[in-house]
Amino acid sequence: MTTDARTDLYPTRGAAEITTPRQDPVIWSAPGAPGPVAVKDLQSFERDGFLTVDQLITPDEVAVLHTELDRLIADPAVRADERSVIEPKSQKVRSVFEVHRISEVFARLVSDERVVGRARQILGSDVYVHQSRINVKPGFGASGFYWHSDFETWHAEDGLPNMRAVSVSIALTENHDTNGGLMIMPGSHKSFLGCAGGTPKDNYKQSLKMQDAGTPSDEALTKMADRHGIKLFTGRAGSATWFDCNCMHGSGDNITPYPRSNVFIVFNSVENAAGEPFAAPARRPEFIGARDFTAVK
Ligand code: 6CS
Ligand code: FE
Repeated sequence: MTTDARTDLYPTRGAAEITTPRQDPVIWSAPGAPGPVAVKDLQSFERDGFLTVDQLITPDEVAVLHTELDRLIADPAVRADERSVIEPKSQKVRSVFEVHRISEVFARLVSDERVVGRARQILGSDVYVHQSRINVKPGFGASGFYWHSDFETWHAEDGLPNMRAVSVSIALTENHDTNGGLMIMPGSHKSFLGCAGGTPKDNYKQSLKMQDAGTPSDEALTKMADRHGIKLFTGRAGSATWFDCNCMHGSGDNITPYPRSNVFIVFNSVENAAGEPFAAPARRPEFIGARDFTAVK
């Protein structure tokens, strides 16, 4: 239930689950618009909701980013900061948010044309960073992320009106088929699954460890998986997966000795700026849902 004049195109977190067909384009740029993504890749992104780039950044660049990740998670001040999420079991750092603001190295990555150029082309406008994070996913039991649509959260809790955001996950370690890689249901971005159940106050304090509000039912997930299948993403360090904000995705635990670390950047169109939550009692902190809509240069 929204309390202002905005139309809520994608109702969620009400009494019951509700499916709404996507009412937004997937590719917002005009056909033939210039950019680093080839036409055939734009077409597969439109159909599947994702595209992979085998080597978005070079091994040397990965080494610089990985060293920076290690530096950040070893810094007691970063660990104690509210931007850091700690693994419940192992007490290791699970994620650090807003890395594009606290690290020069990650700030440069955000404005790298190979990264932001693809986002502008998919979203058809200037873009700003709605959220960035490093996911460490260390071995020996790091917990995964249950099935969800990011847009469901970003609409309900951060007030993004339309599906005009894209995420890129850049692998900083090898993503094997065994160490908790990203799974996406291809094509699931074409319909919105509004979840049942309200949003608790300060939900982010729980949801970034183990999401509850905004979690689909087993029945809905079974229907979606039967219809779309499930694709597991593997790839070398330096590979990248771009995925639409409304893809149903998740990742499993990592019980291997091999970390599955990535940097995750969410670009939102400057035409789709975050507003008041559509289904939450209050805004989330800015380190999770940005309120500075300055376009990436
Ligand atoms: O709540 C969020 O914004 C974050 N949660 C997950 C599991 N994925 C998207 C995003 O990083
Ligand atoms: Fe997610």
